[in-house]
Amino acid sequence: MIKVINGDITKLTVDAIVNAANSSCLGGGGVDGAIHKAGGPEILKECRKIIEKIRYLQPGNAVITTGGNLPAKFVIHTVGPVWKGGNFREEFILKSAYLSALKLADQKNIKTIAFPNISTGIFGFPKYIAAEIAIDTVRNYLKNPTNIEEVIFVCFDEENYRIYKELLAL
Ligand code: AR6
Repeated sequence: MIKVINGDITKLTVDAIVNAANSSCLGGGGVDGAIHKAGGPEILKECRKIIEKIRYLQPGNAVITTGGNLPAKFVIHTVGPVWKGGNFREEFILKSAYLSALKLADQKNIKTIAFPNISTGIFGFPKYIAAEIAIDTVRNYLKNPTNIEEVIFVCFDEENYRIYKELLAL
């Protein structure tokens, strides 16, 4: 049920890919920039509508849009924490980001979902701890009855890929 790959999340043919967005939900750099670039303007259009309603996407929460021109049907946008040394509920917020995305996917009957390594780029979360939280949260979630059949962790650098393989004992 859990897989890890090293590659570009925008290329995956899955039901949903997760975006490591920011609270504006209107695009940015990193994987967020790559998803909006590859997915086209439909994603941004839906993000704007959502933001009109909710004002901003709180760290740890998640929303869903079309996948636009992506091979993925949907994009689930979540916001991880900015790493500020570890005393600002960063671990809790990261766990919430994964959990919110999983719950939303489940509600939408999404069967295959791919996650980037949320917060470990521009937001500076230590990679090893982030991977432990990501894997732990997904494993625990999948222990209960769910519509989700496959979760793919998509790494974009060798270090994260090595850490995930080690933690998943692959
Ligand atoms: N496919 C998969 N993973 C990727 C890709 C890609 N195409 N591009 C980057 N990554 P980051 P954050 C990896 O910085 O730390 C944005 O400006 C990257 O190597 O994208 O949560 C948002 O708007 C790293 O491992 O997200 C926010 O402002 C992981 O994705 C802020 O960055 C996450 O890195 C969010 O920062």
